[in-house]
Amino acid sequence: MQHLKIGVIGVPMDLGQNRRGVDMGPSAIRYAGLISRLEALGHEVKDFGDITIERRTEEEFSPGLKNLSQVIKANDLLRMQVEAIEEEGYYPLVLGGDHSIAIGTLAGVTKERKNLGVIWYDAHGDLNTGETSPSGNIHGMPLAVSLGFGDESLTSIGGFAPKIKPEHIVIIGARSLDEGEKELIQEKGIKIFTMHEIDRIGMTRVMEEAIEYVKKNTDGVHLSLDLDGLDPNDAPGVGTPVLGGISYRESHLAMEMLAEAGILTSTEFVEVNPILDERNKTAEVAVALMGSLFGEKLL
Ligand code: 6HN
Ligand code: MN
Ligand code: MN
Ligand code: MN
Repeated sequence: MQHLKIGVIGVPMDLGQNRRGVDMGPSAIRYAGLISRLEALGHEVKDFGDITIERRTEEEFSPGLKNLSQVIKANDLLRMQVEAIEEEGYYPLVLGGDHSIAIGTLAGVTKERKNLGVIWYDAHGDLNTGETSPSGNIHGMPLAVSLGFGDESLTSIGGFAPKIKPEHIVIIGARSLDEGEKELIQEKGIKIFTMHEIDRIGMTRVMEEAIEYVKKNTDGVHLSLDLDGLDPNDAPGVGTPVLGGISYRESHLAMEMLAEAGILTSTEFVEVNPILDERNKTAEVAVALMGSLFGEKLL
């Protein structure tokens, strides 16, 4: 793999869901050795630090969309940081934080890429809107928002919508979808490899097909990796675990195949919650996977 200039940005965000602690994700990932691991691979790494996130104010409650104004503010800040990182010539590597931050990441990286491919590695579809969400948690909505569905205050972040097109995205690892999400997937013909396909055809073929798919007619590819895409035995430190997930080994294979393909232009790892974790295991898994993603090989 060629040497990259990687710009790391942390987003200590927990306002997109109910469980505390996921705001410590960026610290846990850095503590697990991310920066030195990437530098050891020959990359030039610049740590841009963390975005400032407002603390939770218990007063605010917009029905259907929890902590809406704070989520908007945080994502607009992240969007600007991601744009600045790219302008400086760095590859954005975003550390969450809950998955609502994908709204800001995608708004930033699509400023210059109007046909971005997206790989959504997740137990969930994150395709809810305020109307379909069973929880009101915005971390269950970022893929819908980026496709232009949902509250205008979210879809319009960055001044344009939609950010991405349904035919440019692929979901990998899904095993928990709400009714409205299923309808949207079917209506828009969104490409999805659920756990059924992973079991049935294996991760090798899933990744071969996914890579071919997101390469087509796109001008860059973003990886949005939610640690709950992995099985909770391998990644226990997540807020919304779902049994029967992608294994640690399959995930390494997926990252290695992405490294070989050389198609990614930005990446985010989200939902690491050290409070729910077993001795920082999930952050360590995240860093090991980022090692593979950025070119680590045994020999
Ligand atoms: N995530 N579908 C559920 C909801 O509340 O909308 C769970 C979402 C989980 C989101 O893990 O990023
Ligand atoms: Mn070198
Ligand atoms: Mn998830
Ligand atoms: Mn998610």
